[in-house]
Amino acid sequence: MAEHAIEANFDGLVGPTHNYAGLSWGNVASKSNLKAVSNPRQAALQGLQKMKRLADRGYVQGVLPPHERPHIPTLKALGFRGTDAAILTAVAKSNPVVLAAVASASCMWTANAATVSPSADTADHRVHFTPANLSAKFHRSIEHVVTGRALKSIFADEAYFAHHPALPAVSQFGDEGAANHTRLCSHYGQPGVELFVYGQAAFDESAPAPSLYPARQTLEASQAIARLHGLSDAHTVFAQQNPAAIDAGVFHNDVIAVGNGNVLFYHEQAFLNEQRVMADIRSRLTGVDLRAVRVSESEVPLADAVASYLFNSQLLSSPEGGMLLAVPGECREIESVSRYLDQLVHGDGPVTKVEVFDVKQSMRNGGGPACLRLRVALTDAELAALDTGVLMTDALYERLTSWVNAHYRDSLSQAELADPMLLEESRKALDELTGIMGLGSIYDFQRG
Ligand code: SUG
Repeated sequence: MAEHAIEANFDGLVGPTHNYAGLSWGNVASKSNLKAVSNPRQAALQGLQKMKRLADRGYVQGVLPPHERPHIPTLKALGFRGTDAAILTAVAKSNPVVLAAVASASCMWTANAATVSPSADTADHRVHFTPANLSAKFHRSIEHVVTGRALKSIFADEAYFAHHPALPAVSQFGDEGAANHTRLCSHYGQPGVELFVYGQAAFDESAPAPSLYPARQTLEASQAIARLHGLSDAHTVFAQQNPAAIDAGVFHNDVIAVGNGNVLFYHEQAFLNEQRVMADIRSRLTGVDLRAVRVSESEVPLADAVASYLFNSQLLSSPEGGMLLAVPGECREIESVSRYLDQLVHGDGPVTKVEVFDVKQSMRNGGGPACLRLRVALTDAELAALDTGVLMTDALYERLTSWVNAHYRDSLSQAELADPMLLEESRKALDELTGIMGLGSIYDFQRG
């Protein structure tokens, strides 16, 4: 008899240096908002409101902390020397893009924080975590160290949780975490099928690959994670993303597909070999039949799916039955998508409710509702083993909202990233935050 389990969603709290630096080639929104002035306070509040609304609906909602930015240890590793202020001035002068990279608040997109396998699937029946190396982009490749510390601090009990280091940080093992990983199951506590979607097989030069934009996730990385997590063939499907979709701006699978329970909601152009993927899932899924909600090109053109982030919605089981699709506001601004959503809830399909969430500040960098969250399916005992203050409550929401209002700037331009005061403000804020969330010293500046 499987244990009762729930799905917790851990959202990344947007950091004080949230900015638009155009760092992600292949991510259309990031490139098109290059050098726009950002609003860090509004961004963080939008994220907190999303968390609060979902917590109010009865979902278990967690928070993952932002990282220390600009990251001075990375600049020191690149040879910059002197006081923090001198280092910031020097890097701003010699290479402002490097400064923007080490100042990015990109760890907010926690769908890229790690891959998580629930205990029902793993050989040792513990929940396994592997932080993503994010080696495709310099600004993201520096996230996994602090991500690993935060996850270890939150999921500390080794009787229940196992932590692996990130994979080797080279493109052949490029790993983007849960954004390319979906789990299908009958109930969260039952063994499921973990669908790993990769962009390219790195060690096979003749394998299909995108021609314009990079494939950030490799087959070899996904296979390594499945091995590390102790997943058998009965629990895994490896599927190649359609290279044409990557070239159309689908830089992660969660921009074109989302799964929950026995439902897979996806665009017809998501996979290179759609029929094989569906057959592989169907042959492994136990206790329930797969419900594939396939969206055709004629219903929603791929370009509209990318512009609206329809598939970067959160698909959540409603306590009263049925499923809620939590969509970004942009879905109501694009006609084909809005029309599709209206008919989706009127049929007899699994999605029974659509709700709009405003995460515009994050969307301008290519991060929708689903990018902002890391899913962790937990049994009742595993949930009870968490003893830090990271689960959303009315009190935590009030506390974090006042914390943001006290510490965050209203607006931030690229030129301001070199301001030593910004670094000081951020460290002060984060030092306070680790106290609020009970995380211990996870940041380099706290470790001396
Ligand atoms: O890695 N954007 C992120 C967006 C990540 C979205 N995550 C998921 N799809 N799960 C990225 O491309 C842009 C930063 C900038 O340009 O300033 C950025 O990193």
